[in-house]
Parts: sequence; C-alpha cells; structure tokens
Amino acid sequence: MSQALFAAQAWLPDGWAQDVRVDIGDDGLVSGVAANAPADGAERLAGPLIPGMPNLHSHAFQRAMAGLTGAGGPQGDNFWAWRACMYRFLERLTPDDLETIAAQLYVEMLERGYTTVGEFHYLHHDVDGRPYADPAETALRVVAAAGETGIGLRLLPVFYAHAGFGGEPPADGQRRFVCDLDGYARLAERCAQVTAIGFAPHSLRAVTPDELQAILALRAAMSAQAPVHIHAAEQTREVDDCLEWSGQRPVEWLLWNAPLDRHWCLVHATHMRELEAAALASHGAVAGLCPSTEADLGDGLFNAEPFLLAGGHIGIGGDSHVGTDPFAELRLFEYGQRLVRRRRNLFERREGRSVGAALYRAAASGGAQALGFAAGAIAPGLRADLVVLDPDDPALAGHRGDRWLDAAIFGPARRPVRDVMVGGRWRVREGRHPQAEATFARYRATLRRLVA
Ligand code: NGQ
Ligand code: ZN
Repeated sequence: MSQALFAAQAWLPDGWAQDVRVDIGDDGLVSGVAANAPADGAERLAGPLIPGMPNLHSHAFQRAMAGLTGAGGPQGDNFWAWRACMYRFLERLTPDDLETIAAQLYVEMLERGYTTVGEFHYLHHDVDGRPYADPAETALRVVAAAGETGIGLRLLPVFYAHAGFGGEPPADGQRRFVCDLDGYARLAERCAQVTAIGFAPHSLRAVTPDELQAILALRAAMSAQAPVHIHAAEQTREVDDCLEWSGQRPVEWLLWNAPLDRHWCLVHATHMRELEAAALASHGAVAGLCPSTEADLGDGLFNAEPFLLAGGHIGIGGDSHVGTDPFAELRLFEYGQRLVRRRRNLFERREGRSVGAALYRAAASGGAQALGFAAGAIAPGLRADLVVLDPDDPALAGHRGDRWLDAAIFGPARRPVRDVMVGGRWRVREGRHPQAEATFARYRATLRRLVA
C-alpha cells in the first residue's frame, strides 16, 4: 500500500529542507520527495528525518560473545587468542542458537538506526564439521532472523578453505567454515533463491588465488553486479605473512591481482601504505571500517588521510558487535584519527561544514554501495530506509539541521533514534521494536545455556 510521510525537517541529498513530503510506493521505494509542501494527509513524523544506515559487515553469532573475551594476562591479549576463543565458542552453537542471536542483534541494530546488514556468513557446518542435511541450514537461519525482525539483508556466503597464505590446510577450529568450490556454488545458488546475495572470499589467508578466480567466475555467471567482500590487512601479522608469501602486502596484492571496482568492499583495509590507499580509492572500492571491533581487537588504525584525499569511499560495519550503534562507530572512527594526528574535525575539510553530517553522509552512501542497495539518501528511486531522530533526546534537544548529526555522533546521546522504517515498513516506533521483548527472552535463555 503506498503511503506518504511528512517531516517538518528532512535531510535531502543537498541538505536540510523544511516541510518535506516523502511518497513511498508499494515496492518500498521512495517515489517522490517534495520540500515546502503541504502535508495533505501524509503521516506527520515526530522528529527530523534522515536516511537509515547500512551495516556493511556482520558476523551475527559474535554478538553473543560480548563479555566472554575480557581476560587479561602479563603479555596482554591479542587478535589470534581472541580468534581461538571464538572457535571454542562455536564448539556448541546450534542453528537455533544462531537464529536467536541474530534476531536479538538485528533488533538492537534496528533500534539504533541500522536499516540494512551485510551478513558475512561462514558458519556453514555442524559442530563436527559435517554439512547439515540441508547445506544452507545456517544461512537460512540468518535469512529467517532478518525476515522476523525486518532488517534489510545482503547475505554474503563465505568461501573459507585454508588456515594461512599459500593454501595451508585448515585448522580444526575452522572445520565448521570449510567448503569446496562445488559446495560453495551450490550454497550461493540456494541462498540466491531466497535473498539478495554477494560473494565473500574470506581473506587472502583463507582463499588461494585460484579459488578467488573461481569465485569471481561463479559471480560472473550468477550475478555480475553482486557485491564482493573480503577481509584485508586487518592485522600486521597478516601483512607480514602476505609479504612472505607473495612479496606484496594484502591490499597491494589485491590491487595487482583482482579486478577491484565499486562492487568490492575491502573489510578493515587497516594497514595500507599511502600508495595502496590512494590506489584503492581510485578503483572506487569501499573500505569497510569496523571501528569498535578494530579497537576491541587491537587491529591498528585505518590510514584515512591518503584514502580520503583520493576520494575513497567508506562505510561502517558492526563486525563482532561489541558495538551496535552507528553513531558511536562514526565517533570512534573520527576520534581515532584525532588521537594520532592531534587535531580536530578531520573528516570534513570544507571550511565551516559539519563533520557529523559529512561522516554520516559518507557512511550511508558508502554502505549502500558496498551492499549493492539503492539506498543511503532520501531520494526518488531509493529504498525507503529511513530514521526519525528523537528531538527530545537531551543531546539533540534545541538543535537544528546538521547540528543534529554532530550532536547524535559527538554528543552524549543515549538513544538519538526514535522511529525506523525499512523498505517502506515501520520496524521501530518510539525507540522500540515490537518483538524486542520476546526476542530478548529467547536470547537470554540461549545465552545462559551457551555460557553455562
Ligand atoms: C572473522 N574476524 O571472520 O570473524 C574474523 C576472524 C579470521 C575478524 N577478522 C577470523 N575481525 O579473520 O581469521
Ligand atoms: Zn569480519
């Protein structure tokens, strides 16, 4: 059923406009936007209207690990020890558990203003490493969780085959992830029948060059414009191992050996030299930044300056979901740069312009690009993925225009988001998802059992 919204203030592609009527078609796309328009029976919104935020990188099951990896030691912990904890966590997780955790996560993300998610899904097999009777069992659970909660899904079935560069055999802890190319093709085809997919060779650690070629050939045959996501250059050890294997750094290797373009998303891309960063930007690929996870895992800091000066596109991901708030991810990204460069307001170089607005705009459009969705702004033809900010949040109260975004990102906002629409359907009203309570009850019971 087509519908219309009326916002006293809405953030359109060229800035804030007043008295905006947004028409939405039966297909869930915006069909018209008019500023200085009469409401004419349209639903009046309770706060400023902005585009929803894509979450371009999620491993949903990791949401349930929050709090499980916080033990210290004399040497300090590291990424690889965290990963071993993650493998142990997967020794028991069932498809039911996955669906429950993903639903809880998606409710939390929706309530905070994420409207779509790229689920980088590699937990394919049973605890003993054998395929489920239905090889797409776990992927379908992710699809079900997205369907139940209403978040927009780009499912990224992952190909994972090796423990390290050069085709090293997989480790025991990776048995639930590993498939061969035929199995991957069947999985991708099955997933594509039920949802929008992309292709995700896990990393240059887990995929050989030949396997990467085969995955790209499969994509060319199935859906040549589909997104391609790959982890790259997250840890310095990964960079060192890649150099030893190939003489090149991970992003450098991809620049020389893969057809990078605007359909690609390099997740993390943390450790890039200036030339790598500028070249990656020039190919139009998205750098998939996951600031809270990268901080949690001690990955290092993204080399933002050369990437952004070269016009690079960024988006944000929740990844391990130590954070589920897009405003907090953007704040942490900018803060990281401030802390090393000892300056302020680095993301926006145009005199007097809002850094919060620039960050939000970049991540909304870069995220939509990475997920292959026509979204990320309020304009005709784009998905009606929309967020109504809460003008009564103490951090936002009294502000106008871009200051709302600056306040939501850099102020002490607790819940800057009031209402959330995905593809033309309200999923969050007055800060609450209607299934939040029931979903949380299931989640709590599941978590108690998993950590018992
Ligand atoms: C992942 N997470 O796929 O969940 C990875 C760990 C790996 C991050 N890289 C596994 N943050 O990279 O080997
Ligand atoms: Zn990841």
